Amino acid sequence: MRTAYEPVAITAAVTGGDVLPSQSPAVPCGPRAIAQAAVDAAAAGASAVHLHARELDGRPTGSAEMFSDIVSEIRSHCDVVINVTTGGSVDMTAADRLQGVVATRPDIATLNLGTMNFEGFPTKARWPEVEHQWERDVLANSGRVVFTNTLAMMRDFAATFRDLGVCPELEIYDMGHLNMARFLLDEGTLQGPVRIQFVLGTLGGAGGSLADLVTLEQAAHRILGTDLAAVSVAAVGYPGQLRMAAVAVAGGFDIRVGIEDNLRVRRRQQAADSAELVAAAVGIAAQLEREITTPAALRSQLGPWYSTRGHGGAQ
Ligand code: KMH
Ligand code: ZN
Repeated sequence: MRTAYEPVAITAAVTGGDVLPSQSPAVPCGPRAIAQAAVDAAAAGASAVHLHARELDGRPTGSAEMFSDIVSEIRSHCDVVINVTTGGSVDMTAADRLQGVVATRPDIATLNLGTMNFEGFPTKARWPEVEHQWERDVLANSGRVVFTNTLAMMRDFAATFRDLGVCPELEIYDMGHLNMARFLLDEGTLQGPVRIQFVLGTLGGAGGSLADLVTLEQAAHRILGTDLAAVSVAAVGYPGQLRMAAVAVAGGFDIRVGIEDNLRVRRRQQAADSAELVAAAVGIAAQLEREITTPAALRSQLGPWYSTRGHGGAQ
């Protein structure tokens, strides 16, 4: 049973695959910069780091070699919990999206529970000036973006997580994804209790308001019941990310902040890096008297598949 003073796990999402590097110099590109952003976020207080990979020109990649470089560099500096994406970017194949998890055997990996529209730049008025041709291609494709997550992909990804002893983090963008989680638990593809993360404020998923969070949280308890181990809250954009982080800390949830989903730390000020966003979240938690979950404590909470790793260590 969570108490009012339960520690809060803060995940730093340091680069992602959705924002365009031309939008901000704070978007780390290439293995060195991504690893450094993760190490800095951990030093700022993050319990876990959520990782994507990007080429030096910022193009998202599923490269197993790059994920291996990033994760081994982070592990050589700190013991932060490693959370690797299978979301990748919307134009990657399922195989591309899974190879980073296979290559690095992270503590946690994301599992996205539904195909959806996923529009980051829906109107030309919101298109940034961009440097790279691949960014122009992304903008030109706006209005036709589909983030594909078929049931077959979910079953395949989950089986790989189980075989590797990786804890799934179920990405919930909308109500239907909770029904999918229920189905996967009932058919045995997933084993409870599960960790879920609400991803709020995407155009194609639930909105980023307090009402959206309350609706999803009440539905999660109704649908998942005792199969629910932990709930994290991630919201995209500014001010949504930090405001929903404040609400989530107040409400006893875990949280995710970082450049992947939000480039600003103030209304008219871009964040220098994810560490700055983590520091803001740490300040909120301090004000509300919630300590930060340590990496060791978080690893002890990663549930049935992770415990097959024996001592529950990172390797
Ligand atoms: N950038 C988030 C909106 C994943 O990595 O699996 C989507 C995300 C999914 O974080
Ligand atoms: Zn991600």
